[in-house]
Amino acid sequence: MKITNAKVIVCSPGRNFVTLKIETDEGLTGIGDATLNGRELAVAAYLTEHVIPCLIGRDAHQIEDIWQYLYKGAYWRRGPVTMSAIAAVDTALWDIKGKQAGLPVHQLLGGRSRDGVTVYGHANGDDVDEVLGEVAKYVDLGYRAVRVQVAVPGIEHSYGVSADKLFYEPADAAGRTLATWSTERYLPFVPDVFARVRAEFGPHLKLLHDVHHRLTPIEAARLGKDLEPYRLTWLEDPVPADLQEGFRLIRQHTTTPLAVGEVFSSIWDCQQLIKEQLIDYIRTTVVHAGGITHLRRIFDLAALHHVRSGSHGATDLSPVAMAAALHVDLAIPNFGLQEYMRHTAETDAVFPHAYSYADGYLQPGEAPGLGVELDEKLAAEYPYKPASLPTNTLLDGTVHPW
Ligand code: CS2
Ligand code: MG
Repeated sequence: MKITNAKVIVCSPGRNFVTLKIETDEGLTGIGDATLNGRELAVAAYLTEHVIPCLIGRDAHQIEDIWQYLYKGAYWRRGPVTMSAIAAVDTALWDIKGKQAGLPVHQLLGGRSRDGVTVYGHANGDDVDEVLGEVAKYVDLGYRAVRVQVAVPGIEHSYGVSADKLFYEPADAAGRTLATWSTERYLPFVPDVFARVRAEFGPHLKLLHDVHHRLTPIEAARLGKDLEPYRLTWLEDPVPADLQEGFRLIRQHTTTPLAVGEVFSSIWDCQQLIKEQLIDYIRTTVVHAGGITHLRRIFDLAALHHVRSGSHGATDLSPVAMAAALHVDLAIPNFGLQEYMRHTAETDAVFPHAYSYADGYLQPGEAPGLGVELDEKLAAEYPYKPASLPTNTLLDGTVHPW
């Protein structure tokens, strides 16, 4: 089956998405997500200018060979732009293979290993009372796991706390907005939040918290210790992981489980974290870590070292990435949790999909391939809108040092 054409579709139904569509001489098509929040057009250009010309005429069935060709053939390896572009090709080829086989992608990955994909949502609030109400809404919807973020008193713009509920959109169309930060105000505040949430919801609800890479290892160790009585399922991105060995210091001090990886683009970004068992959940995604083929490789390494998956699933990952994630999540032995921030009605209309939510689980559905399509005509009604993520600064105006 030869690849005859491929094109990039950039659209903004609620937010920006970049989608690659691959066409074949047998009439089958496949799609892959290539969205990189705030840097969308870099990936679109990488695909259009450098990848698509190499794809035409290749055998769409050779997923692994095409992956190796794109990764090694460029000479310049890794990085979020490259790996998101490779991911889009890889995801689209799995979609085509599934459609040709007449099977959903999870069947090609070995079949279902569980009843459904347990998801978590984001409860945000300007204060603890508000967040208790938001957690209750998720519990009422059947969620078994909830991430809790509360605006830190004395900090004007807390990242990760949004007026949106069920969606989550940190990128700002106005351009260079700021988020502000004070470790001194944050560290004593968070344990009190979790004391209230745990007291209200009892011992069984899985609770998560995202630090968005703001602390040093010793500060993260203090936070992990202080949160131990509230038994979090994970503390996310406590520090940036450029320095993988930094996690050793956190690990020495706390039993609070650690999750990291939403910004990683390859197995090389997390191999030390995994092999030294410095983390408990690896949050790499289909779209930013080289597609289904490479994500599976990361999760297999993780399985050897008692690390579970916990893929990123914020609103800036398109329904194509979400569908692909669910097929992987359903099939792998070491699945942990899947983040699930919903999309706007406009996004869902542009990307009709077979996956569905019920009772705390997502199901990818049984449609052949990924089970998600792109309505190109409708997409054309939503042109790209420049938007970028906020820069985080300290209260004195310094760009956050980490
Ligand atoms: C966040 C993300 O979902 C999360 O865990 O850290 O929302 C992240 O900030 C955005 O996806 C950035 O694009
Ligand atoms: Mg996060």
